[in-house]
Amino acid sequence: MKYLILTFFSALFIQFSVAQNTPTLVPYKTEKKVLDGFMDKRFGMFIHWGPVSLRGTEIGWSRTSVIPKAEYDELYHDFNPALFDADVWVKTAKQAGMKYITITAKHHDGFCLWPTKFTSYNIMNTPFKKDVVGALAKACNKYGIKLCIYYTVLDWYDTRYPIRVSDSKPETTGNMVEFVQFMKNQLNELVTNYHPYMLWFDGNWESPWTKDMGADIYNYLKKLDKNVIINNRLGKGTHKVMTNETIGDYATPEQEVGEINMNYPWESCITICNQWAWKPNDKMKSLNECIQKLVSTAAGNGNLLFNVGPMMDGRMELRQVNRLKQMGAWLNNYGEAIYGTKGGPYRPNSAYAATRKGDKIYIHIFNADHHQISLPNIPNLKVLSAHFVKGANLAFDQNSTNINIQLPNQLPDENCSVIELKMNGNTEMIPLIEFQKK
Ligand code: H79
Repeated sequence: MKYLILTFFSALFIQFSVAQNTPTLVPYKTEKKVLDGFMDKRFGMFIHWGPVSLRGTEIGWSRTSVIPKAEYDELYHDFNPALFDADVWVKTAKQAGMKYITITAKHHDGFCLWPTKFTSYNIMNTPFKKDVVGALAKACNKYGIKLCIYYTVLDWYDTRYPIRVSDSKPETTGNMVEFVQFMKNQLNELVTNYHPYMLWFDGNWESPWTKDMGADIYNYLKKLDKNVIINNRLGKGTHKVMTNETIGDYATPEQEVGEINMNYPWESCITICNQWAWKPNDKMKSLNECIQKLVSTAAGNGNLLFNVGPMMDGRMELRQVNRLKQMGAWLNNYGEAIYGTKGGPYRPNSAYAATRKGDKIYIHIFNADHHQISLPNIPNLKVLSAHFVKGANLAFDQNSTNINIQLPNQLPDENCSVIELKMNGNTEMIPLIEFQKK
């Protein structure tokens, strides 16, 4: 009993001293097991959408640079995506093998896709008048997909935020104290109404935003929901990796596959075409490129958040939906080598990539112009068997320097074939190894 009382008081003291002395310290951190669950998902859908789809120009960025500001800010009066069906979007994500969806509830242009009480610049004041975030939350729940919410910290529309367009100087009429309170009010709505699995912040590079504001928001959110996952764009500095300036749970390389990293979680966000928001006839990535992005990300121990920009009528482009279904078909065959795996032990390159789970190593082949793969040997572990996932056994031999696997003339999958190597022990702690040059 004496010991219990002592523990209670020392715990109280630690909490108190943290709160008193280090205002920017984040006392709550998302638990590792929650983040591990997130990283097991490996593949999610990013959706960039808003009234700007009426023009087909870039969300946020085209305001002023392409479309005059006054005109951009009036587009919402004509936003009426009559064919929007949250079930169709969520089913498309599911068919693609995606496990979560991240919707731009508010992008840099300040428009809100949910019926917020804190600004009239929202979906209820369009002719459409339907809660897009709410409809997605409901559909995600129905189909077992996690809903995540993108909310940028900059807002070129709201006058409390001091900057009006990307490179302008802060105006003295702005008020960041009021703006941060407005953010908290909106985030409170989003968290309590829709219970997002994760929040995706952005726009933290502009000068009005500080690391302390990020820490304040992080703590605020963690008190609302200790399990909500938060990306690393709440602090300052680079997004690509985690640094001392970072506030948040995981790194967010943008439009590139992140470097292999076994130390902390990360997610690459990459567009299926070039633009984040819908653009007519935007150049779309080939199936081969799409699969390679997904596999290289998983092989680097990261997630892929793959972006689609739906059209002004509420539908996603058919050619993009078909591409996503092709990715889903590939995952139907090879998903065991992606979901719930770790990257490595070989560092991915343009020809090969590797993932691992328990006593298995999966070798993903993008490009093999020899009839044999020669991998550097893994000391202290023996290869027990080799076969294509969902396919034939393969002849192999292992010596002190190499594991050699014989390949047939034709590989089973034209985009990426996968070999399963069963080892005589756990593979997850093997340190990183370079593939040999082909
Ligand atoms: O929401 C997506 C982007 O709008 C947002 N982050 C992702 C997730 C983002 N905000 N800023 N940036 C990305 C970096 C800015 C890149 C730019 Fe450009 C280069 C802005 C102006 C030149 C991209 C390319 C936009 C216009 C041209």
